[in-house]
Amino acid sequence: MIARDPSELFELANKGSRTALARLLTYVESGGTSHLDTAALAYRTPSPYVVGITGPPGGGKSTLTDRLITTSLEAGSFDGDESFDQVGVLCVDPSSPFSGGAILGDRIRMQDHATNEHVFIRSMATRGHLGGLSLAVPDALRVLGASGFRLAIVETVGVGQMEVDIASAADTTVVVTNPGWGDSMQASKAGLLEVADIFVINKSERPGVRETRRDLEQMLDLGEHKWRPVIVETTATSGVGTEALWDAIIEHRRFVLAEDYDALQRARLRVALDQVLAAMLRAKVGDLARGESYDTQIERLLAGTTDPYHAAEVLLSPS
Ligand SMILES: Nc1nc2c(ncn2[C@@H]2O[C@H](COP(=O)(O)OP(=O)(O)OP(=O)(O)O)[C@@H](O)[C@H]2O)c(=O)[nH]1
Ligand SMILES: [Mg+2]
Repeated sequence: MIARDPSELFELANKGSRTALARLLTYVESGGTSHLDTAALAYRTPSPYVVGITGPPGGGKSTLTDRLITTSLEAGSFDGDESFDQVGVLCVDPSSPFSGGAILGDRIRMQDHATNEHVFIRSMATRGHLGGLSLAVPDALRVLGASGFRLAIVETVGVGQMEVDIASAADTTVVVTNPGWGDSMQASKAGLLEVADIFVINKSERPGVRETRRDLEQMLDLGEHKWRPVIVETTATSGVGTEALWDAIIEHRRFVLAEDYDALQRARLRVALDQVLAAMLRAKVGDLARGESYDTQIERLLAGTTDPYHAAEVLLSPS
């Protein structure tokens, strides 16, 4: 029987037990005291280097992730400086509260690696106990770090705030686009532009690559960059361009480390702490917004004997 205690599980996970690692991640997802005990240990170890892969549905993120797994393991180190012999992959689907079709697809697409002891792949679709994947993902990354992983890849599907939140957990964010990345995507483009460190034009065997590159360059020209996002063309299905993508990741990592890495970590932890604070306060509001005294204030509002501001003050004041 496998242990249940997080500190024992971390010990096992560090010796390579995937069952132990999987259980720790389940704790992160399902909340409760096990989650808090897990987090208490996980945050003592630095985060792995996190590569985020994001972009619109169907762009080829999973196929590309699959290629990156191979390329990174072949490289075996980031820049000759820090070596690794395993990679952890989180597949995040904010749109689905369950492990849905897309994620099943990811699993199948990455099945080449399913039996590879150097690769750990995990789908995350549940909400986490404070209600947000954007909270569960940083915790899961720390669990990977505390289990000995130095490199993690996070694939996020969808276009929206969640994607941007999760990008904030990544050290290098790769935005996967396709030729003809159209005008219909203007709104989400703006968000993706902000988070991209590297643009991939995947399915590059298709027509329209040059136009898409030109569009991207033009958009990039409008901004000021300490790091100007690199554009890489790939055909994930055949593997063309994967080496160039890995090189671009290494190059960006070099930039990240040369920048004020400490300040970056600080900013990231600030985001993480703010998110937890906000989630806890939201939970508290939920508690306040029911029960006898809440109903009393509603009655008083109906009767016109109070206003929402005074009512809220009454509810907030310790009784
Ligand atoms: N022609 C072509 N097809 C590709 C390429 N890369 C991926 N595909 C195909 O595009 C489809 C979607 O690929 P996925 O890797 O699942 O894309 P994804 O972005 O992970 O998709 P979601 O996770 O569902 O958003 C699959 O049928 C792939 O085989 C490519 O370079 N060229
Ligand atoms: Mg996918």
